Amino acid sequence: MNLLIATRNRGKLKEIREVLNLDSSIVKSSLDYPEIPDVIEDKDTLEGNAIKKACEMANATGCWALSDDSGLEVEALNGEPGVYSARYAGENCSYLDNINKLLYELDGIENRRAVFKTVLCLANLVGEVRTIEGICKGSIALTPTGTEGFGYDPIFIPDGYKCSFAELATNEKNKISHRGQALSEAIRQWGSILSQFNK
Ligand code: ITT
Repeated sequence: MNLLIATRNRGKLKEIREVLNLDSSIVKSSLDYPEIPDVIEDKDTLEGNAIKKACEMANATGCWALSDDSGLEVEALNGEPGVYSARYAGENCSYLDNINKLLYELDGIENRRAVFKTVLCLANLVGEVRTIEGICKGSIALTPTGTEGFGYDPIFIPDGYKCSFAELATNEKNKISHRGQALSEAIRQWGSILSQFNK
C-alpha cells in the first residue's frame, strides 16, 4: 500500500513533507488526483474533519491517507474562526481576506491571545484510523509581517518570539508550530508505518 497526503493546501504539504522526509516519488498528495472531488468539511470539530478527509481519500485511492485539519482559535472571539478558519471571510476567500477580517474583528480589543490547533489523521482502506493533536499558543499581531508560510502566518506571533510565523523559515516554524508538534508525535507513534515511505 502507498501513502497519500490528503491535502490540496500547498503550504501544509511543504511543511508535512519536510518533517516526515518522505520520498516524493512514491508519496503523492490530493493534488495528484484532480479527478477526486474535494472532501466536504462539514464536521464541527477539527478531529471530525480530519477523520473524514483521511477516510474518504483512503477509500478513493486505496492508499494509506494522512490528513491535517487545522484552525486558529482566538480567545476574545470565543474561539473563532476555529474549525471555519479556511473560509472565515466567506466561500472562496483569499488568505488576505481572512487576515483582514480577523484584524477588523479584533480592532480595539486588547486581548490578542490565540492558539493554533492541528489534528492529523492516518487512515487506511480497511478502516484503521488514528489521530494526533498539536497546538501552538501565541497572539495576534496588530499588522501583518513576513512573506513565508501561508494562511494566518503573517499575523500569528508564537509565544516566546517577537516575529510572526511568516518571518520564520519552514524548518524554524516546524520546530514550534501546531503542525510541527503533531508531526513529531506522529513519527513517535506511527513511525513503523511512515518509515516505509521515507527517502
Ligand atoms: P485541506 O483541507 O486540503 O488540507 P484547507 O486549507 O482547507 O486544506 P483546513 O480545512 O485545515 O485546510 O483549513 C485551515 C485553514 O487555517 C487554512 O486554510 C489556513 O487559512 C489556516 N491555517 C492552517 N494551518 C495554518 C498555519 O500553519 N499557518 C497559518 N494558517 C494556517
